[in-house]
Amino acid sequence: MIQFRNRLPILMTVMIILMLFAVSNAIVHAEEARYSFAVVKRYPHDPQAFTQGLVFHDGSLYEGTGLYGRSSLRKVRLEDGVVLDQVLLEQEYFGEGITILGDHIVQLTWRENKGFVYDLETLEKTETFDYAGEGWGLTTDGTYLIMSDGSHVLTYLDSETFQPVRHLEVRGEAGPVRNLNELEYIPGDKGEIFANVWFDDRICRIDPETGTVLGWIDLRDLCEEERALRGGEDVLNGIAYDAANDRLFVTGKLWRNVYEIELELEE
Ligand SMILES: [Ca+2]
Repeated sequence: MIQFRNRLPILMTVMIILMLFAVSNAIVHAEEARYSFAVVKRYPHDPQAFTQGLVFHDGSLYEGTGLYGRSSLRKVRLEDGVVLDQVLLEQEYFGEGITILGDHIVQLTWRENKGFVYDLETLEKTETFDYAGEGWGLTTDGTYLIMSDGSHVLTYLDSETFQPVRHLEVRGEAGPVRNLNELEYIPGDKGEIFANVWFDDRICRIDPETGTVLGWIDLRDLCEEERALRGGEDVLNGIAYDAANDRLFVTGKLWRNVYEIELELEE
């Protein structure tokens, strides 16, 4: 009996731990919302642009493109896809994600560990910085730069020093979401991060506080439309948000169109 009495607190502790684990598991695995979409409008997109970064700012699209010898940073007129201004990267750089913070555009490179800062108005390069690991997507919550590197972890960088200050693991019902690619921070009460996932026809919606997957936007029909137009490695990659007019734009590598879409929650 004495032994049993002594074990009772241990059993209760084990039960409490198991209950807490179940509760935390339920929070992590809260149901993911599913979204379909409707196309509001199609805009022409340069089919030679290997899109790696997409941002909408003050009436224009800004696009970062990749591939060695073809990488660029460009300002594009949405309506007809005309390139209004552009900077070509040197041959040794493979351009990746871009974002706009304050009066500057920031661009990553894939395996060169170099980031570039440009003046927003003139596209003149004003600064070069170093970072560890691969550069894939880039966005900002208005304070920090948020980058992806092809893993399931997003890294927050200080926007002045470009040093990492936080790592956010992205997890959903199916576990870690790897191959996180182009990013777009969508402002709101809590804010959300929209992420392309390499070779996935869906956009992942992420809670920036916890890294939990909030939902998935299924863009398979758009991807199939583009694949029928061309074929090849023209994967979905490129999300831009016009906060002033609440417009969402998506495109892909070498796609023929930029699509303005509206989301529809599936029951
Ligand atoms: Ca983006």
